Amino acid sequence: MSLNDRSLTPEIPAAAPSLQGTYTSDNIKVLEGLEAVRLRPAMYIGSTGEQGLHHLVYEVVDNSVDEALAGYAKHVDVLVHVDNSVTVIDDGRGIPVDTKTLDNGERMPAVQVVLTKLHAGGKFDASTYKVSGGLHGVGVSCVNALSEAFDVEIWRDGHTYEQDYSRGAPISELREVGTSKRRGTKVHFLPDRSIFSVTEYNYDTLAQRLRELAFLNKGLAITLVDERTLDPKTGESKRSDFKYAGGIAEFIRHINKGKAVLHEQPIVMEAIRDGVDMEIALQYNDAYSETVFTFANNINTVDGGSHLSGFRTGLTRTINAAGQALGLFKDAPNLSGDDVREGLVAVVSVKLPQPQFEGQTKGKLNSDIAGTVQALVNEKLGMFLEQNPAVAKRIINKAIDAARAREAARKARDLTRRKGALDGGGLPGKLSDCSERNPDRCELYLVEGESAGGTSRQGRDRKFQAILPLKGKILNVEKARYDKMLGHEEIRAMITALGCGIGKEDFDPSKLRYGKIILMTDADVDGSHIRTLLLTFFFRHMQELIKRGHVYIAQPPLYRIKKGRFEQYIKDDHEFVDVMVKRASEGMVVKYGSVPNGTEPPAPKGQLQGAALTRFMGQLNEYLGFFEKVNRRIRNDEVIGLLAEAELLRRAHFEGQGEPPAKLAALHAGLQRIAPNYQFKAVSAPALDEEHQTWSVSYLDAQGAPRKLDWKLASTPEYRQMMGKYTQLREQLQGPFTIEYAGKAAAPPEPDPEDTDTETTGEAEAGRPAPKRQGRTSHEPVTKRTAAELFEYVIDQGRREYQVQRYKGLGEMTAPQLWETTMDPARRTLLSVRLEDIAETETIFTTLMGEDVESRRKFIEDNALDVKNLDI
Ligand code: 0RA
Repeated sequence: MSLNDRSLTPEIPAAAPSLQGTYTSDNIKVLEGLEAVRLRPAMYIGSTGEQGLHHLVYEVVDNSVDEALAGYAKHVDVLVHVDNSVTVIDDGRGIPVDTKTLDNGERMPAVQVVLTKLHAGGKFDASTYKVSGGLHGVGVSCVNALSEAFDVEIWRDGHTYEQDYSRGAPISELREVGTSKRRGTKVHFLPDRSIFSVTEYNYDTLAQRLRELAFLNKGLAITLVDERTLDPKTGESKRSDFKYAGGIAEFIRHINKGKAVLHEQPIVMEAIRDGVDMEIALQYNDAYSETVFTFANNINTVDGGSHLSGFRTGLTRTINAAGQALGLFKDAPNLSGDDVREGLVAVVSVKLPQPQFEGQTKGKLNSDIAGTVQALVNEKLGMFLEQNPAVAKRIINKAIDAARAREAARKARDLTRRKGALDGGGLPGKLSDCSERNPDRCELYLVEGESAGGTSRQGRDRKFQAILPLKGKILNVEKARYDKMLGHEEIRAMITALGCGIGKEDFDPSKLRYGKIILMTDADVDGSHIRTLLLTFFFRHMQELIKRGHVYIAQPPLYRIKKGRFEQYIKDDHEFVDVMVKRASEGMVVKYGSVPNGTEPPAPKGQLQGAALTRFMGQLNEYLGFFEKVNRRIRNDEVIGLLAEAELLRRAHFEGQGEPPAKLAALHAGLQRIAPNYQFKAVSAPALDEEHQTWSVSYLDAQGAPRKLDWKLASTPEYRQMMGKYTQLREQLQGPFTIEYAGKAAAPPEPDPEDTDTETTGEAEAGRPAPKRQGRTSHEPVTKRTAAELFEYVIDQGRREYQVQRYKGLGEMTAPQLWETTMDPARRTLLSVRLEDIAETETIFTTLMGEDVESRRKFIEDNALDVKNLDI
């Protein structure tokens, strides 16, 4: 993972804007703690990458969940805005606003202490189950420190309060802005782009954690809304509502969805003892893996701890005792922990004051509560099994089966080991190994199919790259028991090649023969299925290799474009558009603002060509992206154009006394001018909104839908982003545009007639009708009215000038092509396979490997698996 070096520059404003003139150097001192957060963000939130970015949301939400745990909040709403800023709203008590006196005698509102003091912990007392020093619980002040903008709104005691911050420093005083019957807190923050290397929120990542929190805190309603996906047709955004009256029992059902279970109802055990609030739920399915999630104070303790050991001991003892009582054993009870955990799905959630965590990632609970948890399991599970003997028999017989199978697998493994198939003794015949002996420098390519295997064998660097071709579909290990898996040839070859053994006793990641294991499959449905089967194998049987970052996915290019002797490989659709623009604008001269004023030829305001044109097109692409988003709210290009031209940027542009502000009057005039063209009705003169003291214009569109151009629209993130680009490009956005070519030499050349390697053209590939390749024999100037039309024209020219090939399989590439695009460390891009959320991965693999083939295929195509881009 790359650390963003800019993150080392603290950017606390030298002097916080003195709006009220009260923010002096004294106040800056308060920020010293937060400065540390900005200097070493990773120390506080784990990283400045994707995880850290998401952590900001969890940190704020944790505070809201605390309000729920304390019995106040019932709802938490999380909104992701188009600029990737986030709002979290709860109906808790509201952050206190009373004035506090600090140790140094300084006085400030409590909310400012909470938001600017490190380890004010957010709370003034330790009576709640607030986490201390875990991954979470660093305090909402850290979020403030790491946000370009952070505004809080509090409803408390009948009043509404607001305060704004930037990079941890208050830029306003706490102000009372009105009355309200509401109670709670709203936090809106924009993560600091100078600190985070990733600034886009991932919906699924947020949804997973919020769902988990809803499971863990039964009855709490959590909503997630993604405004980035606002649908222009329905006006709706993607949203998820999480509320589980059944708590972790429903969590269990969620994990077991699609699996055959041994008993319909999850077994639930709950109690508060010795000050520890314990909730345990479990349910057996008919499969062979074990899925246990443990939490302490809502934190997923990935490395377990005392609550897990207590649970495990309790489970093994209770099941052995129940089997004994039911007379199910021939001899003495001897089910091992592994036996009783085959097919087990369980969630153990404990809440305790001041929990102690340990380990690098603080993922292990250290507080000694093993005995307390074990006693609960002994008692409650014992009682359940006694009262439900039919269920008890099914569970215990499954464990007895597991014990037998384990014995059989041990024998099978001994046999295979003797034959030398599972250790380094004899490498598989299909493996083309590399000559390098230092594993760190070695790479193993697992390649789909014999033919691609052959190509990659020729294309590789044999010094450090080994190839293992895999024939057809490998075994679905999700559905097979251990002994069957070891009998499968492709899997055996893989285990032998990897050299690190398999199974509880034999697996030793330090013996891995290759530092990188690279899955290389076709970019089609079968390819992704094979990739998934391989990932399932690693996830189930060699998870440590994924955790240690050894598993990668090769990225063969998606396109090759070609013009004469020039060729280029392109990795995805985004880059495709980029390249089209860049190439098509070669030799082009674009004149803008060529107002036809009767003189011949019309005089343009300026012109663009070469690098300036390419740069402009790139920015235009961005501008049009934002433009489109604003347009989802208005749905009329020309109105958005008017809005942009009016340059309504600040609130002041909407305010005024008596007379509407000039910019708004101009907007109104523009609207009246275009109204007939679009059948707008009831275009109203600027009207004053009493509540907000701002002016706005409104009209009814052709469908009769009311449209309002007001400060609210102008303060949406998408409008601001659009205007940010607009003000940069203002001059060049003046239509109409005339496109000419700079001299004959610079005009785009005809496609090379000798080149017959034309399989498809860009037009056809993009799903458009393929117009005849026209060639550009004449270079008559072309005129386009708007920037959007200009953009479209240029992209179109790009497509025309190239032969575009879209690769479907590795087999379509030659050995040198494969090396150049996919295997050469200097040029390739690998995806690193990471395990972010084991619970979700668990569900994904169950879905993927389930019986329903169609839904599985669809899932694979929709999600393209949980892999993250990694530049190597
Ligand atoms: C400090 C003290 C109290 C609550 C909070 C902070 C609080 C923080 C956040 C952050 C987001 N939502 C929040 N809700 C509450 C205790 C309040 C009291 O004692 O009245």
